[in-house]
Amino acid sequence: MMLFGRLVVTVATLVAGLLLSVGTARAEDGYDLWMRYRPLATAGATALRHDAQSVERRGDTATLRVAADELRRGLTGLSGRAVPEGPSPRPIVLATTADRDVAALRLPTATLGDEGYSIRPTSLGGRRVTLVTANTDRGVLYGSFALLRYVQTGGNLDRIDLTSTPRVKMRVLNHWDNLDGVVERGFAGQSLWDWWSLPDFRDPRYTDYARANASIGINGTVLNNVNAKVESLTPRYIAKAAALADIFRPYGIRVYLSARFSAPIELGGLKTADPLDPQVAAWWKAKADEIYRAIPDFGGFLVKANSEGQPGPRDYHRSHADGANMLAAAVAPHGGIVMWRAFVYAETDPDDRAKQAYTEFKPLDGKFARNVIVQVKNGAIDFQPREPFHPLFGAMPRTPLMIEFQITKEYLGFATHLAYLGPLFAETLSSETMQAPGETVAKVVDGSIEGHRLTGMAGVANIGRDRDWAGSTFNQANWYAFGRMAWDPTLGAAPVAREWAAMTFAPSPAIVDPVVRMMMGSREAVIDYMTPLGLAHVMATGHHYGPGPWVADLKRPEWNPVYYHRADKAGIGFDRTKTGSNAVAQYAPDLARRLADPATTPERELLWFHHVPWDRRMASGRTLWAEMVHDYDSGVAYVGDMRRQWDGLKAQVDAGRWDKTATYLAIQEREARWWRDASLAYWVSVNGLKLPAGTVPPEHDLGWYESQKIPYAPGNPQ
Ligand code: BDP
Repeated sequence: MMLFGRLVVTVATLVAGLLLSVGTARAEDGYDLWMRYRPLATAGATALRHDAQSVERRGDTATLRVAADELRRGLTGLSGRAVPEGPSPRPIVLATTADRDVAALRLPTATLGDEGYSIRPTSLGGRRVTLVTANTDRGVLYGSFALLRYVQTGGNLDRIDLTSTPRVKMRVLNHWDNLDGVVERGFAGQSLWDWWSLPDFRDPRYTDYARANASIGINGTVLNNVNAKVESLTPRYIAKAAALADIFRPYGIRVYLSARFSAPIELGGLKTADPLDPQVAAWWKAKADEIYRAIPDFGGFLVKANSEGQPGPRDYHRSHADGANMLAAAVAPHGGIVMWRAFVYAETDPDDRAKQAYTEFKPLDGKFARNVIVQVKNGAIDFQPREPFHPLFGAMPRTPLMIEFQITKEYLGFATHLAYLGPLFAETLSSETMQAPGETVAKVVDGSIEGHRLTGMAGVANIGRDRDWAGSTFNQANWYAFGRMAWDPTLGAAPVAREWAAMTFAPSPAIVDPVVRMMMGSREAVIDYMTPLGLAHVMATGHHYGPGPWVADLKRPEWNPVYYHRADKAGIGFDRTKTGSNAVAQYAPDLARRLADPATTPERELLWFHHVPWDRRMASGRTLWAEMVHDYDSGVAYVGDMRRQWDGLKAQVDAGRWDKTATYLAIQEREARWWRDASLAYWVSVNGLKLPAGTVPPEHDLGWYESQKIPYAPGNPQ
């Protein structure tokens, strides 16, 4: 089935398409993501229409075939002229550097590695061509998507000159998808994987998923939840995973599985899962061999161990390195790797939760096998709207660390709130660790300072069966930004937003500018109305939707919002200096010193590191209390502004996507107010202060907010 429009465009549809690209476009449902390929009125697209261009593929691998198909589909759609495959006077040539004619050009292709590409107009065998070349066919595929992006964002092929090599090796989505179809923390419907009908039914959607990922450079996918069910490792499910791997392979995407550490007991009938037990190691080795028989390019395992009830090596008094290395030995003969998560904290450990991962992993630096990479969340708690970067970055120079972001917005208003995460990714990646000169988190992640070749970035996917994949049009931008920034962590949030907006709507400043303006401040607005000034984890219990700063009755202390904000009559915030948990000491000495003093701590992280009095003077001249109120109000106001900007775009966006976004923005404004009002009502009950003059009081009393229940919120594991 042809899902993205027909290849052969008739004159009638062409004319209609061109008209539509100017006026209000026909209703869309977002399925096409940023690969809409609608006719453009740009000079680049006009040139494409007039040049007798074709797509010429040198070679016949599955990857080159999908690259050529994508280019033809895309350029046909964008130009409104059917672009054929085969030779022509001015072709776009797809060829690896092994091609004789390309080799004769002696291009500087060594730096392209095995995924980079180079695109330029050149003369090849006596003809003027646009050459898309790379050392591998995967590189050519990425180049083909880059060429499309270039045209989609307004470029003209006559002037194209693009060279790019990914800075990070593994760019991986983590699906928290359960085998029953529920996606943990998923807000875009059921799991994309219909495990029931696999491996027989190969839903065309799986191919579109692969296309979308390849278009932004994602080259790996972990199919199942980190809270893993053991059945994923049974022959029945391995066959299902293999079917997906077959579909993804031409797109350069490897499949990985989350592995349940106790599988040797549950599936193997062994008495133990002790990583140092030879029988356990042998079981995993045989299991890995079995998987590789079905999936020869299987990527490896992702493991959540000894965290939130998951089994792990600590159950046998072994270290995380013992566990990881045992699994690594099982996949090593096949070239596989193990991604071992550092997201660990224990109810038996009374220490600050923010310190526990570092305490456990730092001493293991240098103790991991060569094919292990430790996966560290961007911050030390849990995907909050803002967290300071995780202190493990830069602190384990002898161990490859991959960063894990959450693309799905568990703590940022689910799918209904608009929050562009590019600034969150960029903020963490550009943070200076101060562990080594010039070291940023990005430079730890890309291995450049510590000299690691195994590098990676993981994103917890926001994808489900919703027609628009991500639950809303603007959530698609977070998937997009993750892929682009994993390819190059230095890209910057705004340029990525511009690309996305141009491709998702149209490459015209009239729409790109306001859309990017909305996006760029949107995550800060969420911080303002949920967790201003370094607050964290004040969300309602379980589903984490809506405010719950008053919650104090949960089993584990570190599950309670009061544990995080520590508000009392005197002040608010978590003292992580020497007089408190001393978590600051986990950072490099110079940074630790800076963070130990409220005066030199960035205000945006103030309450993360310090318990400060309500009347503390802030840079603005306001008291802390007045500043908080001000932030809540700005957050709500920003959403109002987004609504107005979106209203102004009605004529330029198709009705389907415009309407849904407008409705979601209205929900967001209502809920931003709810967050503000509930938070203020609660803080007042703690600090006994008056609201600053002119402040609109909360709509209801605290009891009302406390009594709000949200049953059946999506994504909540029961
Ligand atoms: C938290 C989620 C939980 C995940 C956990 C994890 O609430 O559902 O299982 O992270 O990352 O954010 O393992």
